[in-house]
Amino acid sequence: MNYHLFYAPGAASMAVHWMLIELDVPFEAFLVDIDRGEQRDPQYLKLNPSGRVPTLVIDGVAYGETVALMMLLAERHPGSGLVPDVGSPQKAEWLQLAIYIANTLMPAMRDWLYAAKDGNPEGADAVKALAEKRICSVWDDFEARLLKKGDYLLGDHFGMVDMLAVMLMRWSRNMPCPAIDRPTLRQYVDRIAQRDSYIELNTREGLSGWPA
Ligand SMILES: N[C@@H](CCC(=O)N[C@@H](CS)C(=O)NCC(=O)O)C(=O)O
Repeated sequence: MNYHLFYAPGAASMAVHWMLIELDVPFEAFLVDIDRGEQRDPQYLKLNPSGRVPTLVIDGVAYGETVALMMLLAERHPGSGLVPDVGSPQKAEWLQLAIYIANTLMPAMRDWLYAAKDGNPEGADAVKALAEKRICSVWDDFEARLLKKGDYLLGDHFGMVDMLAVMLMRWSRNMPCPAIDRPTLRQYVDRIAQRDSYIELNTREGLSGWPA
């Protein structure tokens, strides 16, 4: 098995990078400088026609979409404990939560961060206002879930959905409703930020300062 991850520090690739570190599998990471537009380089577009990160090349074949990549990695490395086992009572809940993050939170984040670039800059404020509302309501959901479930989004065990959630909470740090302004979410992030894998990920991606 051979993994090549194309990533940009702190971007959507972060959760896939984190998962590879958690799985402790060999992989090579290749930086895509999105500030310099390297995601639109013709060579990169051959791997990822949408011109986005992440791309994960598995045994020579390129795939995209963060949540799909994490699900695929979980399937390729069974027994990791990062997703519920097939047939376990938590499996349906995990699927629902992963798709909720992919369908609701990630597009709202994209809208907030890229409103002026993806759409008409004149309408960007309205797009951002709606996105912000959606993002804040996900923080409400996560807060309620953690109060009910315990330390992690699915209960006692850290896993794939927590890596996704923490990455996206990090993105909200300069938004009007930063996730970790909420004490329950702050404690959740602080707990996870102590993991060796999170520290290693930040070192490899050259990130610091969050959660401060
Ligand atoms: N739905 C995609 C979204 C990926 C995405 O939006 N990536 C951003 C970085 S967070 C990107 O590549 N931005 C560069 C650009 O759009 O030019 C996924 O989950 O992989």
